[in-house]
Amino acid sequence: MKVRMSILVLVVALGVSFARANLLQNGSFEAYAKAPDMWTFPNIGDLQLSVGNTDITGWITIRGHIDYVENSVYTWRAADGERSLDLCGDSGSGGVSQTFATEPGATYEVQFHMSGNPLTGYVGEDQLNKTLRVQVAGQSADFSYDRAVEQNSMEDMKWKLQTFVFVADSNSTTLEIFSTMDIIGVGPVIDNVQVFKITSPYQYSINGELVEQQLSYSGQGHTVIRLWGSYYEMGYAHAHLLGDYIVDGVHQTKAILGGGAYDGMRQVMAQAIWTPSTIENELDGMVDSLASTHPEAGIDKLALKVFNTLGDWAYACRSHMCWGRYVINGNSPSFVSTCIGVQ
Ligand SMILES: [Ca+2]
Repeated sequence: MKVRMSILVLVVALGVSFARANLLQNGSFEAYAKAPDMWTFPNIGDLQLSVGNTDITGWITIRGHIDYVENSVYTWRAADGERSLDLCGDSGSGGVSQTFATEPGATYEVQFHMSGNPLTGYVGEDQLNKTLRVQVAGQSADFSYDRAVEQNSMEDMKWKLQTFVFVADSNSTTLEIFSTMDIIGVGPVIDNVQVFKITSPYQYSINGELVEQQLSYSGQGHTVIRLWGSYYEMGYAHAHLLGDYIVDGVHQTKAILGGGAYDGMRQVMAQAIWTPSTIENELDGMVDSLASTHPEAGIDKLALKVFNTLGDWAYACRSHMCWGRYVINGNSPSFVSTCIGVQ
């Protein structure tokens, strides 16, 4: 627990700007061909993009109309950056597609954030269960987001991370994400679409999920994940869900400390005894997970321990606190990490 949460806090503290190995172009839909003052609703949204439209850099509108929406007082907050898509436009239901390079026979994972348009006054607004389909390389999966359950709002969209694994059958693959609803204007909302090549068959068999993520385009904000299973499995899932952040955080730790200090801290960590001992199991899971997804990073347990404690040294802060709806019975426990020379 200590290791897991302090890494999250460190990510927030450093304002990490990370580079994901996303095979898609403009997966967060931030790049757009038309200036905001030229949109149907200037600086709010460019609505009713029709089939064949290519204004969203890298993407093509398919099957029907969609709405391009920017954060504003009249609209919701994107999962990543400032812009997201409603796959039910004001004239019907559509989607987006993008073609990217793949290796025939290789396995890939699609990740995206999904929510539901919370605006009212549209035909079909009583259809609270928002549905869409991901279709790629002849394989498909249906996803839903039930607003009656999630109770999301423009201020808190309660984005859900969705994933889908497929095997490529060509050196060029087209991903399609489209609404399966027959309503207008208040459909499934998506953002932050990513495709990763999977290098381990275990990478997607994980005991965890990303509950909520609110990050600015520069990477500042917060992330909440839920983990279950053994300590090893939780560590494995943690590093699967946040591997890019962890790798970037370790790299930044090395850069901040410099070579000599970093090596010295590794020696300190090698002699420190961490308690409880289950932390070692978590770290083992994280190391194995990162070796699977980020083999080039070469991250071992000592690297994670140095990264984990840097926040305490650099900011003299508690490793983490939990509050609000993420805490059982409304308690507000806090956990202090004093990692150097742990008893
Ligand atoms: Ca976005």
